[in-house]
Order: sequence, then structure tokens, then C-alpha cells
Amino acid sequence: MEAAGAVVVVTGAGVSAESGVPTFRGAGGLWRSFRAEDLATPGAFGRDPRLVWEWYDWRRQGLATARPNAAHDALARLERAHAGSFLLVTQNVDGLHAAAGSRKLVEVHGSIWQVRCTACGRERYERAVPLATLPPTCPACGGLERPGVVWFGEALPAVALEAAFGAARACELMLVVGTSAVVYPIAYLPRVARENGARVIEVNPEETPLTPLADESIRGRAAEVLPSLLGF
Ligand code: BV8
Ligand code: ZN
Repeated sequence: MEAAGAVVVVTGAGVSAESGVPTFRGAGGLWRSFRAEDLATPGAFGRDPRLVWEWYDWRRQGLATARPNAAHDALARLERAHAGSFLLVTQNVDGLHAAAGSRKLVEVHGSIWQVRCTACGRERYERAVPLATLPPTCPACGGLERPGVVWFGEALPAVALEAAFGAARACELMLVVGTSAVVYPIAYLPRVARENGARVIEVNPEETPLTPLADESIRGRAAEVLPSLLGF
């Protein structure tokens, strides 16, 4: 896959599937056993912060032993090898792209390893699993802390969002890997790229709403397809 111009990669939970991280909506996915509306919303957290934290702490424990797979590694290599501008936009909150060495990276739905105080706003990076107390409290003010992720109905971080849409408007090639393409506003990115003349390639074992729009949709698993597609 040769592209001299700007490249943007958009990833979802499917990129981490081969690291043993359950996806959200697929078979065996997280949403099968939990309803997003019951847990990944400010209302759910307001009603029962301990229940929401039990779910996130359970996910953090599952992620603690997860390692980047060949898909993460291939994307980190692409960033280093690509002469033109490059940006990796991930919806994943698991931190595996950074662990693989990706640096030109925006985590548009935040990070499961960040916790943020609901009282003073202090953010900290907390890798301890299980968490010492549920729900965790702020070391600075004792306030209730929340997971540093974006919940349904919450705005995405403005800086990350502007970087993602700015790069989508300017890119020559967009690679969309392992996302069901149903969560907005990130699901708009491939349309924005295409409207600005970019070539859009999808990698997913299943069809998605993006499939009919993509210039090419490769049916396959990311850890299998990306190393050969990217030549690494
Ligand atoms: C916003 C939390 C506005 C973090 C997540 C009604 C009320 C309120 C909002 C809405 C509404 N209707 C619509 C909306 C907008 C809403 C939305 O899009 N809803 C959808 C479901 C209809 N969006 C929002 O609420 C966003 N915010 O709009 O705010 C606003 C503006 C200004 C001011 C105030 C408000 C917030 C969106 C973020 C929500 N947070 N999670 C967490 O707990 O992790 S969403 C959740 O889905 C994850 O974050 C994940 O990132 C995201 C996307 O899922 P995917 O990554 O695509 O994963 P999925 O399992 O779905 O798919 C996996 C894919 O991989 C599959 O296609 C599978 O085939 C493939 N695959 C499997 N194995 C492999 C593979 N691919 C490759 N290789 C493999 N081996
Ligand atoms: Zn605080």
C-alpha cells in the first residue's frame, strides 16, 4: 500500500480482538452481557458509581495482561515508515496502540487507565488492578473519581476531535480497521475523507455500514491483513 500523501488510520475494538480484548458489539462482545445504556453513561454513573466502576475495574483487570498484537505493531511501523503526514485515530480506550509504539495518536474516547476527579477535575494515570477502593477517590481532594473515558451523550475531547476531523479532511488515504462504524461522531470520519477526495480502505471480517462507501473493503482479521497490506 503506497501513499505519498497524508494517511489517517481509524481503529476500533476489532484491532484489539487478537490481543484477547472483547469487542463491544460482536459475538461474545461486552455489550452482549452488559447494556451500554446501563453502564457507559453519566446517568448510570450518577445513579450507581460503584456498579459502573465494578464494570470498568473488571475490564481493566482483563486488559492488564493484554499485549499489542501484529496489527498494533504494523500500524506503529507504518507511522515511522510513512514520509507524509500520519495520524492514528483510535476509539479504543485500552492503551495498546501506545504500548506498540504509536505516537501520532489521538484516543478520541479517552483512556480506561485515566481516572478524573468529578470534584476538582484532577486527572491521574492509574494502572493498579484491581483498584484499591471502588469507587476511587481523589488523592488531592477526596472527591469521587470517574473513568477517563467518553460516555454516551458526552462530548469528545475537543482537541482530539479537531485533530481527527482536520486530518480526515486533508488526507489522501484513510484506513478504517476493526470498527462497526456505528458510533458517532467518529463514524463520520470516512465520509469526510471521501468527500475530500481520499481513498478509503476498510479492514473487517464482517460488513459494516461503511462497507458500501469504501473504495475497498478487505474481509479479514486485522492482525492477519495489516502486516501484509502494509508490507511489514
Ligand atoms: C456524542 C465508552 C454529543 C468508553 C463508548 C442518543 C442519545 C445520546 C447520544 C446519541 C444518541 N443517538 C446517537 C447518539 C450519538 C452517540 C452514538 O453514536 N450512539 C450510537 C450507538 C448510535 N454518540 C455519543 O453519544 C458520543 N457523544 O455524540 O456527544 C454531544 C456533543 C456536544 C456536547 C454534548 C454531547 C460519544 C460516543 C462514545 C461513547 N463511548 N464507550 C468505554 O466504555 O469504552 S462507545 C464504544 O463503542 C467504545 O468506546 C468503542 O470505541 C465504540 C465503537 O465501537 P467499536 O470500536 O466499533 O467496537 P465494536 O465492538 O462495535 O465493533 C468491533 C468491530 O471489529 C466489528 O465490526 C467486528 O466485525 C470487528 N472485528 C472483530 N474482530 C476483528 C475485527 N476487525 C478486525 N480484526 C479482527 N480480528
Ligand atoms: Zn479532586
